[in-house]
Amino acid sequence: MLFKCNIVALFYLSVSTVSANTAAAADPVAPPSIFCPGYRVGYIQNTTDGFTASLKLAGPPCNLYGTDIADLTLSVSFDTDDRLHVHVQDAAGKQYQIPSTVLPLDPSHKAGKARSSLQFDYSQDKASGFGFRVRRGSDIIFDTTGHPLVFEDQYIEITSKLPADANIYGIGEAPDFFRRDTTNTIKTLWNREAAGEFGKNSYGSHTVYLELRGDSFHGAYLHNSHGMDIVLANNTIQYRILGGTADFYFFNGPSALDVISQYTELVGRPYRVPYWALGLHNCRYGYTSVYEVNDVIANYSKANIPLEAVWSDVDYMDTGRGFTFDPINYPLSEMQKQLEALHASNQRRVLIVHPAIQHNVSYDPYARGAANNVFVKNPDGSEYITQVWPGYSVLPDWFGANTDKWWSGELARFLDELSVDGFWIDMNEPSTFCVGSCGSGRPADEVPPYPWTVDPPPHRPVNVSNYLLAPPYSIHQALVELSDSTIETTAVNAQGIAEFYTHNLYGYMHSKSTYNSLSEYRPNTRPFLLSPTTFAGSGKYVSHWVGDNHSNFFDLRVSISSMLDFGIFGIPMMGADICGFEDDTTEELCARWAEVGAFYPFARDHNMYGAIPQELYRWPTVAEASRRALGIRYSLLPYIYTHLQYSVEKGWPLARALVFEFSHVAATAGIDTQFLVGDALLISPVLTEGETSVDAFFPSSIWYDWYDYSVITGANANVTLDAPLEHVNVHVRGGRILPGQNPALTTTESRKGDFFLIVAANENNHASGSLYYDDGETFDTPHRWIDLDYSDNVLTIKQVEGSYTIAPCLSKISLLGVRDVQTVMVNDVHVAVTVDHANGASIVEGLCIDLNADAVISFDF
Ligand SMILES: *[C@@H]1O[C@H](CO)[C@@H](O)[C@H](O)[C@H]1NC(C)=O
Ligand SMILES: *[C@@H]1O[C@H](CO)[C@@H](O)[C@H](O)[C@H]1NC(C)=O
Ligand SMILES: *[C@@H]1O[C@H](CO)[C@@H](O)[C@H](O)[C@H]1NC(C)=O
Ligand SMILES: *[C@@H]1O[C@H](CO)[C@@H](O)[C@H](O)[C@H]1NC(C)=O
Ligand SMILES: *[C@@H]1O[C@H](CO)[C@@H](O)[C@H](O)[C@H]1NC(C)=O
Ligand SMILES: *[C@@H]1O[C@H](CO)[C@@H](O)[C@H](O)[C@H]1NC(C)=O
Ligand SMILES: CC(=O)N[C@H]1CO[C@H](CO)[C@@H](O)[C@@H]1O
Repeated sequence: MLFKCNIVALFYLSVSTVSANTAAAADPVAPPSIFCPGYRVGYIQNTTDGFTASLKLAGPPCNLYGTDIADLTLSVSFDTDDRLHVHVQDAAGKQYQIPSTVLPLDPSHKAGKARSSLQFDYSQDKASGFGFRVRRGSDIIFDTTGHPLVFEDQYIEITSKLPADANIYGIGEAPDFFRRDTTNTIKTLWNREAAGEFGKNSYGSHTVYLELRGDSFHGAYLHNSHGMDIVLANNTIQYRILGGTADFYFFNGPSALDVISQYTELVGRPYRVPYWALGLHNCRYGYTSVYEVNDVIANYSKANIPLEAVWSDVDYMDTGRGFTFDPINYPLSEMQKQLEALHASNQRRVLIVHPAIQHNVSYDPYARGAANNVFVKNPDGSEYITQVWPGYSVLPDWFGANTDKWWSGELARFLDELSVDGFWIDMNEPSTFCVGSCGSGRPADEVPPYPWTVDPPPHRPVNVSNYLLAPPYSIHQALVELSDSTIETTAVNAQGIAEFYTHNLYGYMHSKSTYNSLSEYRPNTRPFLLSPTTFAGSGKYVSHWVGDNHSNFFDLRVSISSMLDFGIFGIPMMGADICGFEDDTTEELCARWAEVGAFYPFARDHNMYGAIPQELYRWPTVAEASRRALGIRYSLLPYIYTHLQYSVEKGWPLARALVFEFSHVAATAGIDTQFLVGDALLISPVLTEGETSVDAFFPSSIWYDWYDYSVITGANANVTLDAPLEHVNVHVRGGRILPGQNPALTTTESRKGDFFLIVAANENNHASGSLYYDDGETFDTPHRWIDLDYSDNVLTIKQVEGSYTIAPCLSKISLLGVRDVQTVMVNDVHVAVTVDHANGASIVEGLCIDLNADAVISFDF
């Protein structure tokens, strides 16, 4: 991810062709002040799981930002017990909708009105016409009444009331605080390669949100790929969409995890990552050669810092072209040697690839693609030319009949040469350096100089009469025109559909195609992919990171909310570049970032070209902070992996906001400077320069310090914790059991370590947990689910399902909050153990319990 854009301070201009609307244009937050007539309800027809109704424009069209559509269809279906589908579409069916072949949604229609936890009603009044409400019991969770529905060919506006000071989470991607400011927030959904502005649209588009009312959550998702603004202001949520239909799904919750589960049931659950993806990844832009990368690998090892996966940015390519190797600095033979060495030491290799293909008849991927007609076109049918690292380039059209096959062929050829373990599929917004088309009909051997050094040309005027380029309503995107930095919105795909409609789907389709290609190439090996650009459902195929952020404490802080956002979006494997990407890091920042990054689901150190080196071994304090924090991560891999399995099966996020677990504690609603890994591990990092203590919030529960087992009795208040530079505060929640393994420097070696359990008793001397395990690599692997329960001084290990054989035995049980254990019986037989007593904990060692069978372990005093 590299694009440095020079367009920094271009202010949003409210471009409105409706002159009567100047009041609204002056205040971007105010709803349009023009009178729109709304709709009235006509013919109603019951269906098996709901009903449909016709809607007719209730007065003269307002043509606010387009042409009012006179005839609409409302369909309401009670899909599942906890999911309600409300769809308002044009009766003629002409508006663009996301094809179900591209993004299939869960087809369930199994509930019906009688069983639904959500209710629907509608009303119409003279002033605003038709409006609807979604209720959960007496609670109205979505309410459009009183605000006219505006439904035009190029603009849809739909507004729902929110309570004062509502608790809203989600809607992005945009760097922001986790709890959205509902007094003045505009979230713009228009995928953009972004290295910048707080709150502005960036790489991905996700309309889903969660709202907390009282201590219950509910959620809503709008299924629409158009550019849009979602405005939170004035006690409303207002959708201003550049077209399509108003296709809403509502989720009952009532917990945050329930909403996310219901949402990911609809759009698809996260993919099952290989176990190795949980290790530490290292990358930078600017490693000069394969030999330097070899030194990095060796230096991690010398410093005893775990390094699982070695990444390369564009440096390895021959003149920036995909599927090639720089013959001087990264020759294939040396890359192959390096890969063999890495694999021999159980380490992995990941390389960047871009969708853009150099426009060069002598370059085989282009020649084969052109022969198969797989590239995006101009409206006149010629190839659309963009410009990225290798100069003039073309872009795969994922709607093309042959594109997936061609792409998997290119990947397969490349993997035949170098069998890397995963790909970073970058710049799939898609990103380009030209402003608009670089010019059609370019000869296919005219290639601008490499490396690309020219800044993007200044913004140029667009044809404002072409709504694809300049729609009447201007979304509040960070750049000026929709087409800035990306492929022009007039470019067309194989089905003749303009990029305007499908732009936000590009990265999703690229991800899907790449995932499927890898699954074909290695049929029983789980792919690992990282993508900047995401859409609803991308979690099925890719992991994600915050993108090109900066090496400063504020970006470190905001990385936590971004990670929590992506838990909602169904993309749990998420992190930020450890130590920061752009600019020089500092020793202190890098140490603090390593302490947070060790608990990101996806933990990668990545650095910008020209910035000072920041591998985790570069400073003694950073190395020590990394060894300690990553030591915790690696020892808890079984716990983390179990929670990732909950993501795969139920959609639950791995990194969780406190409010997800303690929704009854009002003070947790805005906390985004601490987070939980799974449901049991609380991370309270230092996020401020110069601090050596941290004020951390402890919800009412017993909490045990990870390092010395000392107890904090949470009182729904802050506690000031010591946090010297190399120390990150980690607490275990009372009432939970965490499975772990004695760690090593790779995940493969760590899987050989003895198991241990941390039994953190709650105030009733009870705790529970689970363990999921499998081979971590294949799809059709046997697995094993184990339930763990501790009450009244007895620990029960119960097999739930599966036949995977866990080889190492359980050798250690740490009973936190359980004093003075002296003897232990395993299945009624006394066993010799050693017991350490520290801070009210009993640490029992010397066991060897088979985890493949039920067991009862009792502790005596
Ligand atoms: C907020 O809503 C009220 C009541 O609907 C309305 O009168 C007012 O104009 C709105 N303010 C803005 C900024 O939209
Ligand atoms: C549709 O179903 C509702 C009950 O859900 C009933 O009250 C209504 O009469 C039905 N309408 C028609 C036209 O069958
Ligand atoms: C690796 O460590 C050696 C010895 O400390 C040092 O000279 C070298 O610069 C390091 N190289 C890299 C790429 O970290
Ligand atoms: C076009 O591709 C060929 C084959 O890879 C390569 O030799 C040539 O340098 C490329 N042209 C340019 C201008 O990069
Ligand atoms: C501007 O766009 C309109 C609508 O697509 C088109 O009719 C017109 O020819 C375009 N003008 C130019 C100068 O391209
Ligand atoms: C806890 O401390 C944080 C950080 O200093 C502060 O922002 C927050 O308001 C405090 N919370 C409470 C409940 O005192
Ligand atoms: C891409 C991204 O997340 N950028 C954010 C990095 O953090 C800064 C805060 O310093 C935000 O302003 C950016 O938006």
